[in-house]
Amino acid sequence: MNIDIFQSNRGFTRRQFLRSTTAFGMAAYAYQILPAFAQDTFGRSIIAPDSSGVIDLNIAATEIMIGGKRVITTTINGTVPGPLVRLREGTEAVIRVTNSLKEDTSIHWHGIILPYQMDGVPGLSYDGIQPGETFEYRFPVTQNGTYWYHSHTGLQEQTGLYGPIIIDPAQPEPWPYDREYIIVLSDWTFDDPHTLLAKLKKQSDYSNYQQQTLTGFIRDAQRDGFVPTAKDRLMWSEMRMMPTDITDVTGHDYTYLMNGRAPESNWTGLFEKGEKVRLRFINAAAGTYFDVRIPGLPLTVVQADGQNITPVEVDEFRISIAETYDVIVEPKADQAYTIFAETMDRSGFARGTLAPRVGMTAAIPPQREPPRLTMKDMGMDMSEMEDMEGMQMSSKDDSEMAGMGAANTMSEPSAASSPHEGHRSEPSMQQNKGMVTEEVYRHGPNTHGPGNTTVATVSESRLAEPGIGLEDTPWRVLVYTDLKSPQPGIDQRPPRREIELHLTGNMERYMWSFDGEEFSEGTKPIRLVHGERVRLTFVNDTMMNHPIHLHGMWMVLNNGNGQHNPRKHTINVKPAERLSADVTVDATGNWAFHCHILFHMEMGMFRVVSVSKPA
Ligand SMILES: [Cu+2]
Repeated sequence: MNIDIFQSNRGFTRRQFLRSTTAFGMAAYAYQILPAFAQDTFGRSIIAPDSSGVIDLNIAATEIMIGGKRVITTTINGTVPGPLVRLREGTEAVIRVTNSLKEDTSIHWHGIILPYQMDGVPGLSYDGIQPGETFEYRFPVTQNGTYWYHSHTGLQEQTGLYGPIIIDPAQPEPWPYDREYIIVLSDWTFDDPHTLLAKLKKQSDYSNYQQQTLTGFIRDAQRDGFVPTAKDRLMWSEMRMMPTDITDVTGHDYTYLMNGRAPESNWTGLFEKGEKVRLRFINAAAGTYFDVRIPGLPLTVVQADGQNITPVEVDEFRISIAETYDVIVEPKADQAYTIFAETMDRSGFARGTLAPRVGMTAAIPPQREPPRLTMKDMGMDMSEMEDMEGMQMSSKDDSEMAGMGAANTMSEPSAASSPHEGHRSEPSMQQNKGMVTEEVYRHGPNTHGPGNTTVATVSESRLAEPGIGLEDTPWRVLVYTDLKSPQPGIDQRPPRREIELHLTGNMERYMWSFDGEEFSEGTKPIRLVHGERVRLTFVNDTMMNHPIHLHGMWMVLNNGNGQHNPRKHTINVKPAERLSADVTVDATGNWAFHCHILFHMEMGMFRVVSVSKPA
């Protein structure tokens, strides 16, 4: 790595400048290819079923303009993102998808509860949609809110195959608003996504020295103990990190889009001052987390993953890949406001504007410093940290050390008494001096084989943390513990059993898996029985965030709100985090369950959840 290379990418580099000058020239052209929902309007453009109640979608390879360049994308009805699919709760959706590509395709309705045959995952729900074929999706619409759809075939999603879904509620919503906009965030690569993936796989070959230093450090520290290893290496000076420690693909390869527009072409939504504007944010990126804020406007978050939450006012929120958040803002001044969606690794941003009139812009905030992994992210045992006092820290700021607390773990790790080969992790009580007592879990002896190199020694709940790079933010940032369902969940049964799954990876070889096993034909499904209630416990053994998505059934996140725990379709698991979600198993069939980082899923962080009828 070289931190300078990374930083040179942060300002306005020459490459970006060239890109933007052409973008300005092409703005008018680009405008024409945007779907109706994304055009600069007063927010009233809606594509609903035609008079016959049918929605027709056509998937094709189409040349469009992105960031001032002509590119071939996979479009739906000619645009990227695809058109808004607008449905109504209590009706039946009929959507005909025609494949005009030369290869197979598919569309999955993300977050929608439906029969598995309609879920759109090739090999599980159906065979996919062959070239020239039209597949008719038909399912009852039993929910409401903001969702999205995307291809579940190969890497097609990365080439543009995604779009928004809004389901209008049968009952009025509890908060009024005057206008709404959909804001689809995504990442675009001018490379073939297969080339990008090949590059990631080859990374260790082209002497990614620092990356290996970090991974090697963790490995040695786990073997030899933290302090000896750190002393040996003068750790912080040596552990300068790659931006790829935070995210696989950075602004070097990605252009970040808001409603299909690069930052320079500035997607704009209009408002009249004093109006309440509902913004429906969808993270349709293949590999990018965004931190969203609108300087000058507080954000009242009213929905997460399409589900009502008790409104919470914040100034910024992180939207993990595949999540949705609905926020209400109330611009009172006759001025423009920047919608700023900075990437988690700070290597780029998507940007748009809310304005009272077309053509107005507001300042674009400076990008923040790239974050650094903390000891907690690496799952290091903090108990050794006391010994670190007096050790020379070469890092000027010790932000890495923030939040670590001076903690003692029990000196003897509990021996694993696990039903499956020490795979389960064992709790040990950690006393934070005078602070809340929290449970910290020590990893079992089974480190999941070669598919898992950087096993977090300890894991714990991080639901109340905003996440990497947002720790010291001087304004209010949404955290998962803020998400509280206004209504108690329908199923309050305690889970009958717990399934512990480790999120595992080998960063050097770009292998991603659950429990160290990359998905293949032979991988055993996770077997559930219809009618049962199970607890899924995720333990992230890696140093990366993973947004975990279950198809077909809700996951109720255990975030401390008891009966008001929120239900989600996608749950982000932070590095070295341990969290759990309860599932009411109410949908038979084979369902996909995977990390929603597209390349992680493709590499094998995927399982089949098989729900059978009770015997
Ligand atoms: Cu992942």
